[in-house]
Amino acid sequence: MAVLEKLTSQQAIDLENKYGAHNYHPLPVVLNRGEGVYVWDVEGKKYYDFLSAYSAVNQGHCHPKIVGAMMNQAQTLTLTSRAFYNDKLGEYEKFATEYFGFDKLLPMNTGAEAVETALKICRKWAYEKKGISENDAQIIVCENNFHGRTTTIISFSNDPVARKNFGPYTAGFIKIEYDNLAALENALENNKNVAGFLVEPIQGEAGVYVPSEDYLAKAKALCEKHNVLFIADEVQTGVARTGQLLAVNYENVKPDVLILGKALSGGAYPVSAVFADDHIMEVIKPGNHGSTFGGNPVAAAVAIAALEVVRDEKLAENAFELGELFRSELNKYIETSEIVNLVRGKGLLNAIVINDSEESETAWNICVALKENGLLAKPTHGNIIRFAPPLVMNKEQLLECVGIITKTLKEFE
Ligand code: IF1
Repeated sequence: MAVLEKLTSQQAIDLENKYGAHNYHPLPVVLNRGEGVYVWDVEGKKYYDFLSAYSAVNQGHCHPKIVGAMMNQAQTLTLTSRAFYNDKLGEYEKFATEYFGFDKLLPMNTGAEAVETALKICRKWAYEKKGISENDAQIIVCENNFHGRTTTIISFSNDPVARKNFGPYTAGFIKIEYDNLAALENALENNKNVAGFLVEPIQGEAGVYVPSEDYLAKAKALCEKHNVLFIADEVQTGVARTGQLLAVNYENVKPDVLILGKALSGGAYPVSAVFADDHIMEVIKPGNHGSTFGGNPVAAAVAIAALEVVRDEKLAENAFELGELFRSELNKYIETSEIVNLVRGKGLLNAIVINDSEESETAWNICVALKENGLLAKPTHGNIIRFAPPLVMNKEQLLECVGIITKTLKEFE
């Protein structure tokens, strides 16, 4: 079969099953086009995208400004490596550090790479600035975290599927309960070698857990008191997703280290970055860290365009307003629902908790039914369904989606 002839969905699925590692269990839909809040499958059926590639496509699929910047740069200079300078990286670094309010950024590609970068910066800072003896640094993380899938990152995961049979694990991490300030204070007071606290402002994969009102501010204050770096992983919550440019902005918290990815490129290209001020970032010297593609000219051009779209189209404000509307509309339904316990989230990062066990297939079956009804979403853990549409959605589209969601849920009542 000529690879380029048009595939049916089943043919595409069969090819992936035969030739690709089975490291995912996708919903049975094969997409071949995206535009704004919509995606289409190979049979031409149109869907609302309510996952946004896990908050990477905040600016909407194939945003013309972002694609234009990518195409323009791709026809000019794609990659130089960091062996040489290029004329885009410095411009991007200036733009993005001023945009988020930090002295410097270290450019990488994926979220996990950026998390690993932040861990290395934190450890080096601990040895060279805080005076912790080498190899004794400890970093506090939260139960039910999700920060990526590298060996070090899964070393501090408590998800058996992510961990089992990938040992031996990286040492140097202390796990505490999320949204528990006493646990954080206890860990800080009883471990003299703590270098940093790595936290998601909202735990996305764990099921869109929004912490208590002042958790982030008080956690940051505890870190300051103990001279420990507060490291915010905003790979999923950042870039306007929660109704603020950064989720930490709800509590006016400036992290010591900020990790971004995903929507930093609008989903057009792998772009991630770690932001910090000079007194922290200066521990990194030539040869300490990097990657072939980190900070390449296409990434730089795409990221500038992606951030301009967020600013110019007021996506954070839109996410805030539509998020309020989404939760209020769903709560009206939930009042009389037997199948949905609650809806929670901030901005357009939301989730519903299905009234069934974690092991049940109900959430999955609801997502299959949503697909039949023209809306794509996927369960996170077991009985929780995440809803995260592109932030360019308008009120009419959102209300139509609320209609699809409630109509579908009623099929399971
Ligand atoms: C997949 C989950 C979400 C992240 C946070 C770092 C990373 C992620 C807070 C790593 C990535 C992605 C990974 C993606 C699915 C998605 C995900 F289900 F895996 F857990 F969003 F919740 N920090 N999250 O959410 O970034 O290396 O992937 O660029 O693995 O399928 P990455």
